[in-house]
Amino acid sequence: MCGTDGTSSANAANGTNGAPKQQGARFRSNPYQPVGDFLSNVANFKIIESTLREGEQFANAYFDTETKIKIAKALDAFGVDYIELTSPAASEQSRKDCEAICKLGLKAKILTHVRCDMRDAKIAVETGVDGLDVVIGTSSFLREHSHGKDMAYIEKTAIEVIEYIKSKGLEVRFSSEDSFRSDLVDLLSLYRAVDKVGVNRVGIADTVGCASPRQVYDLVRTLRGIVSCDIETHFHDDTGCSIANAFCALEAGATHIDTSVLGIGERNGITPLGGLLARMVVTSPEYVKSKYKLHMLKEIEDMVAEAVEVNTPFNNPITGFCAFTHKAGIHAKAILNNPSTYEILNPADFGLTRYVHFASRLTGWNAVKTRVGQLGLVMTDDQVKEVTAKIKAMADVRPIAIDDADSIIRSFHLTLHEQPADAGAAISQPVVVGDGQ
Ligand code: HCA
Ligand code: CU
Repeated sequence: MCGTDGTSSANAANGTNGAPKQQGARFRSNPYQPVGDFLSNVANFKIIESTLREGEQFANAYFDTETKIKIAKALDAFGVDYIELTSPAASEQSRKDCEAICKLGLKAKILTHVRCDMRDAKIAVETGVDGLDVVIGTSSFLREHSHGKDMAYIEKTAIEVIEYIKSKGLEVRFSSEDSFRSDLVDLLSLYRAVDKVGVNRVGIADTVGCASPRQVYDLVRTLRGIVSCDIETHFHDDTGCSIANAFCALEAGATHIDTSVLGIGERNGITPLGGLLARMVVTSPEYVKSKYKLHMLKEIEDMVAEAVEVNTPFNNPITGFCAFTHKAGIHAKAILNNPSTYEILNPADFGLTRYVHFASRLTGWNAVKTRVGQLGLVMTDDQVKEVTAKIKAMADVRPIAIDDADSIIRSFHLTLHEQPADAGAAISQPVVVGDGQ
């Protein structure tokens, strides 16, 4: 699945080697493939982008109208299928913002997220949205301590609300909040009932982030056998499984995944848009690269990070500052020969570059040799090895910066009584290497 066989550089780094062109087509031709793979939607899924709904529930989030519009336009240009907005019943400004975004004429379908309540549905259908995501808690925790309704009431209300929304010609999804702590029989009966009245999607929500990938696979696969409509999934990240859970949901036959930019949402949030696409571009490179403007990811993340006043985490998939930085000498040497040795994602797919770190005691002479070349200097391999030893000796004493390492290289070069080949062309950029051709 990871797609590296070490035979080619750029392709392997992209995960295209060994990854099926058309997942379904390839698996179907293999009679021994497990039945689950027939269900898989890893090469055919839709994103419901919820930065402007779940994301607004993030502790630091406050989006004014202008910011909401900017984010909605960017997500639309990026290529998400749906943009989910806060319920217009939440506040007067939420309702106005919802109307304003509906009027933008975006390609993405606009959804709003409402409680399973006729009053909320009536307000929402007037805003101009393409569809409603309806939700109600089904776990005993939420039935007893939140809305206080039993399953019979939930089913009856759900059917009324769904039929009303459909009668207005809008798309409707019905989801159970806290699905993984709900009674399985109750849950499946409810989904079957709403499927029968023509709901467009049913949703599974891991509201508290308790589910493991295997539990997700089992539940989605069971549900896939019960309903004929699409299946949307929503995963919180409390136990760090939100991306893996989304992936397993797709493998089990889910059709739609909820995301938010940087994963922002209640508590520590949900499946992040970038993290999900990092996973999916390795599995289904052609689908993901043809559908999404991956070069826009960093700009969108920066926009949202600024709006909610957080920094992008250092270990964020793709855009974390060191996501494509290679440090140890052994890694640097191999990366300089062929980036697929230590990269499963190709930074160029996201408009980014890789960086080979050479200002450290873990560096090797191959990285330093590349730097020497970038500085426009000429040295034999033995000389590069000698200056590498000097860099390591200095880095053993204290942390060194790129400038320090460059100074060591330059002064060493002066002592060689040689003129640089093109001293004027010295670059102060770090070592950035291409695809190894
Ligand atoms: C919440 C609701 C929700 C809804 C998910 C959905 C959840 O608790 O704020 O509509 O599928 O996590 O259950 O975000
Ligand atoms: Cu949620």
